[in-house]
Amino acid sequence: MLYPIQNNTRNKLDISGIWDFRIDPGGIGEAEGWANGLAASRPIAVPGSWNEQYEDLFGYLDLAWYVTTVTVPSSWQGQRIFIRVGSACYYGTVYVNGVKVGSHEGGHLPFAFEISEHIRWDQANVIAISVENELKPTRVPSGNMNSMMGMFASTPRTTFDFYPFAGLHRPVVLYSTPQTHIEDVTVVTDIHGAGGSVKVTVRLNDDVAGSGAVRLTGGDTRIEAGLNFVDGKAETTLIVPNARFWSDQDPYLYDLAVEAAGVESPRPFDDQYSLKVGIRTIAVQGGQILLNGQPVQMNGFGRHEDFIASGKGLNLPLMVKDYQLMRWTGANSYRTSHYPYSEEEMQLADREGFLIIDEIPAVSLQFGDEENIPVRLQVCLRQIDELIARDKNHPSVVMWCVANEPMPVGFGVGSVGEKFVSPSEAIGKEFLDTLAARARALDPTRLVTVVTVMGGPTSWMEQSDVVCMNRYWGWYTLGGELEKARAKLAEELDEVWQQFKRPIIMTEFGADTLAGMHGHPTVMWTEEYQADFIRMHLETAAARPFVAGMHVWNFADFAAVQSIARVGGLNMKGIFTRTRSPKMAAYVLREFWTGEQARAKVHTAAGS
Ligand code: BDP
Repeated sequence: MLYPIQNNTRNKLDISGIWDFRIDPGGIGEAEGWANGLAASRPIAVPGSWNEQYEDLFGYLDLAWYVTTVTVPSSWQGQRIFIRVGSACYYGTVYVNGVKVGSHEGGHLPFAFEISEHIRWDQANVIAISVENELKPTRVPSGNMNSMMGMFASTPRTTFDFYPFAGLHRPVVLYSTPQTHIEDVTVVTDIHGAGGSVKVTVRLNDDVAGSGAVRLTGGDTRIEAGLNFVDGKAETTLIVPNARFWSDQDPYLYDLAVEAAGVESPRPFDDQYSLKVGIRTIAVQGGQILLNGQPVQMNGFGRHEDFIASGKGLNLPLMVKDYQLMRWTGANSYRTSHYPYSEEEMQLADREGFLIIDEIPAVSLQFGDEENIPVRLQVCLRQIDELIARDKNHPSVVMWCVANEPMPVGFGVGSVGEKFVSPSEAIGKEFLDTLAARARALDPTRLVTVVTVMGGPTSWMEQSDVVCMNRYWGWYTLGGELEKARAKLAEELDEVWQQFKRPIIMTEFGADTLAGMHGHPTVMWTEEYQADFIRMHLETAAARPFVAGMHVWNFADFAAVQSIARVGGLNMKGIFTRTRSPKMAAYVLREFWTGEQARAKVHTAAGS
């Protein structure tokens, strides 16, 4: 799915801003014509979560309406007009001038509907979007069901440990294209010695013949090739001698311009599209992850889209600041825990050289309620399809993650660290293997993983190219006993390596920490304890060359749900506070990832 752009052949109009808003707990809005305008309303920001903008809406997850008006200029007439919603969490329905044009399920991925028929040129058009975020067992992520996460999730009743923010979380845009247009572009890059190749596949929305060109530019490079469309499809490979490869150290991006034109029926056409391209490869070999054939460590964080006032809404200054803070710690990687992040985040990661594990919203899948499993499987597969369609051209995305902490029946926080046999192991494995196979089939050029829960079955790791483990030795298990935790962690890492002989990333390890709380001796919840905890993990990993990455849980404190385990409704495992002040542990990361420790590691890698 292409990101909308403005150029010679296309238009784009961002209609985000302050919209009219009204909640609809009784579900009467459609029958009463709210799609034509709201009689009573209050202002709301788009993008943004409604829960953070009004105190009385904090706990509201039911249906609500957003309405705005937009004048569409007649200079767009003759083109196809689309409305594109970056994210409506969780279920969104779009109306244009009172007519329902489509619905979409699933919070964190964009969707678009053609609305050419419904436009009133040069006049105010009423755009209404209804959104609801009910927690249901048939949704992904799920809620309102028995959960093994009960202790962390009392109100609202999620199965997961973050606030289920609701609303229009990303920009809403109108865009136009020629009638016959470039519908999709797929870029696959490879490396041959000092050179690179860029294979470009272009698909039109009509199955027509035509011609065109692709042009790759950057520095002194300018490479062009023709396109020959047959049944709406064309493909070519550009060879780039002495290519400048994209990496975390040098995130070099080329510009790729695509042109398509034709005279054949149904009508003559001419369209252009352009995007940034990074030439890179990603692979695994033994215990290493190879970026452009060279070993790379993926150090960074699990994160959340979360902030005061904006909730999960796109917040551009925050995004820039977060990248700067991550870089300051020495991080070069993060996981989009626990759902796809905005497209703007992915573009910034391309530009700033971050290595991303890109995750669908399949967080804490539970395998206890068998009747809902088939529905959830279909939702997950659709999310994989939509995510890969959206993010396949980003060099920063190096790995697809198809689930975070799926939970076997019988699993409980109390049993963490114990090995136990669960009757749901086989059901879960089939489910997860199906997801991994789908991601691999859609994109054989990237790595695929399932992030596993502490104490979960190791058979669920089998399909992962990189074994990703969330572990809480020294927090949920052996809390306050860091030396015992160190021994257990080391033992488990060695066991998993012996079993799989694949690179391991610790995708989560963390300790809740109240900023400003100190202790001597260090005890849980103090900044000193978090610092020691992080140090212990980084030391244990540094002694094991097969640990190819360390992602601290979490980059910043974030809104969770209300429970006895979450002070003030926050998960406080952040290295930074929710307002981005560093805790002591931030300096430990900086020491390991940018200081002497990091240099020592580079020397060892170079010498081996
Ligand atoms: C893991 C989850 C993550 C939680 C974290 C925690 O993957 O979403 O926030 O633990 O408990 O279970 O802090």
